[in-house]
Amino acid sequence: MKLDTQTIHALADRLENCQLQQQDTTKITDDHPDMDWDDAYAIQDEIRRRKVARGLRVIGLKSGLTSHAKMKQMGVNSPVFGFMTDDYAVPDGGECKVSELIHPKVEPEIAFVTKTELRGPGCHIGTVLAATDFVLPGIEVIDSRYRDFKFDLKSVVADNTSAARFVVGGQPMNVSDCDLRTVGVVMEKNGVPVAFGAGAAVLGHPAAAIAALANHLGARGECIPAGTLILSGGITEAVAVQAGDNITLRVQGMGSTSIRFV
Ligand code: 0L1
Ligand code: MG
Repeated sequence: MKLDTQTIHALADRLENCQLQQQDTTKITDDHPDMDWDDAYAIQDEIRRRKVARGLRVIGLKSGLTSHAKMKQMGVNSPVFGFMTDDYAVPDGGECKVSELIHPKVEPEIAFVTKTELRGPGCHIGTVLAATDFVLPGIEVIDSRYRDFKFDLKSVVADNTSAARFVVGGQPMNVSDCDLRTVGVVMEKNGVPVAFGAGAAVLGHPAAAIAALANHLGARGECIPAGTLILSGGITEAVAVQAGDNITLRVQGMGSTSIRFV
């Protein structure tokens, strides 16, 4: 690690305050160009520790930047991993207050729920499918704390991969009843289809994004416990939203989930 504990805490404070006060900031690598991956995840861990200390519960994990569309949109080339706390969850069809966010965007995703523990290294699509209870449609609301969504990978990891809100719903499906590579998704904004794709856009198979997360956690001596909800990553580019927008995600064979921005 390149940063000392005091600096890690100060950067966690800066990023979480941006989230809580709906203010943007410049990317932290501008001030700390030498910070490394361990520093970036240590800042994310400190943000997580603060939220848990305030009584929030970690209720899900996420893989991000898992599609070529997203990597191209953001000018980066590898996945990143983050967490969601209970205040990020929006009920299916529920409201998301734009005043609590900076510049939200939505991503169509496949959400996984595990039935057994996943522990890397060595996790692959097969181990993930064997450990999956069901999959269902999920919309992630991302809200980078960085001005104009301008960041590099280490900065976005420290910022908990822009996690802000999410909704899941529709018809849960057993992974043996579908081919997640060819499953089609359509995301509608105010009734107009704005994004289309298939599961294979996520690392060739959405389960590969879950395996990557398990292997990342395994390298840190952690695992994905049974019963964990995981967002596998945006299938298309993210779409900007504002108050008044209604977003619906339809996933082939899994029904739909929706969220209203107010
Ligand atoms: O979930 C995601 O793919 C987002 C990762 C962070 C990058 C961004 O803010 O778009
Ligand atoms: Mg995402």
